[in-house]
Amino acid sequence: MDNPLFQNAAKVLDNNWKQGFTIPCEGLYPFQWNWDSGFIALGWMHLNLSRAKEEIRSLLKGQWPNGFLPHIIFHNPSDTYYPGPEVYKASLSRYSPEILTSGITQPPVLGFVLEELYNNAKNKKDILKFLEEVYDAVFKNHHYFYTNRDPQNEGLVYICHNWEAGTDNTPVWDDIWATFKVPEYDLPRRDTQLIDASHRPTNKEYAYYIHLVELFKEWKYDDALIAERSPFLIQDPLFNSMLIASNHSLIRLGEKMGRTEAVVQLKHWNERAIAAMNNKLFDDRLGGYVYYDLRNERPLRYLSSSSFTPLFAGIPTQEQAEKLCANLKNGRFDGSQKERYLCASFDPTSDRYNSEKYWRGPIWINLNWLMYRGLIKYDFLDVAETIKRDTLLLVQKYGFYEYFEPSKEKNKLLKTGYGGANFSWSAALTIDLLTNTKYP
Ligand code: 2M8
Repeated sequence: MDNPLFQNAAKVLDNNWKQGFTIPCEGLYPFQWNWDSGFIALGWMHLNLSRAKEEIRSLLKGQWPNGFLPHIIFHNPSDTYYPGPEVYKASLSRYSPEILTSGITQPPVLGFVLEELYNNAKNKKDILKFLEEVYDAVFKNHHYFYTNRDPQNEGLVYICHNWEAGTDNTPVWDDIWATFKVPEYDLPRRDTQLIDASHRPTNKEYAYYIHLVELFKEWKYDDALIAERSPFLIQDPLFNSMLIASNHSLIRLGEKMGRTEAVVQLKHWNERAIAAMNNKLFDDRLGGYVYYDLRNERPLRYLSSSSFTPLFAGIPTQEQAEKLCANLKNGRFDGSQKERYLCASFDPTSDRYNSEKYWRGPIWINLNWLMYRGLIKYDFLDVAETIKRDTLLLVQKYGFYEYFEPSKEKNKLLKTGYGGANFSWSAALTIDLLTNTKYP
């Protein structure tokens, strides 16, 4: 493709490619990250399918024998990131593999990524060979979730750390941190030396994050102990939507591959999961899905970009979907005068909103991509088009930053996006938006 935006995105991925996997961002994130790799593979699939496959193989090298898939795989040493493998000490778990990994996970995107690879492949025989190689590992990961992270057998899985959410410092957690008492930690942070500290989480927040890791180490990463004692135990609509979408994909792929037993199991998980999402996590008054604090048995009634991701997994009824959409069309997120680009990562009408601070407000390209696809699924083509247009406008204007300012007014004065530059999933998903002809 001749388009310079496409060419620049391809260059970002190429520069971030490190012998078998792609780092999210030079310096800031120098290892392989779990859900980043899924989105990154969607960029590689248009450029170089072998790299997309290798990306996934490298990620699965970090899988634990019980099916758990860690959020960071430390293939290579680096001193530009904290906390590294010496903090996680994953070897304390009886399941940890030879390779160095973290001890927490991230949203399970691999299932639907595999289906995207299948749908885009010209040579179906070749891609099916690859799917034969990795299908069972991804299924085993889903099995891990439903057997270890659903203590009340509701069909919804929990996350036990904010870094598992991917939306690290969303204001939703403020209510959880308020229940925490933590010791003083030495925090040799590197992120705040690399980029503007006002765009990153505070040290106070980092102490909560590290405290949870210290607790898990004390409990040797034992899932039963974590379920019983972790002060952070959340049912997350984004995380569960990724799992449900991936279940759907594994069902469709499994049917092609003759995986009868797996398909029956996946259908059973999804039936319960979808019902639980709609009965428990949909907030009718807000018109969106919210998080549930399982430890303190209370819903956390805030809207964020995660609230809309169930569209991607086909979870809402048409009526619920319309309520979601109302927040995006002259609603809380874009504004009555359409004064904001879509889509802020947290409710812009909340006093907890901060348009510059990481997951407390800025626009993220992966969430936009998920919403774009979800809106198309429900035939909200005009809002889908707005999201696509806003996404491409921002990366075109500033380059492939990690996150972006939603306010149109503030954008008139800005010269850059926020966070790390040359960020891999921003580049990869731009490539998909520009290339994938199956979507308008
Ligand atoms: C951010 O999270 C990491 C911890 O995993 C960090 O701040 O150090 C998040 O944006 C997360 O969603 C993302 O996967 C990761 C790497 O891009 O960075």
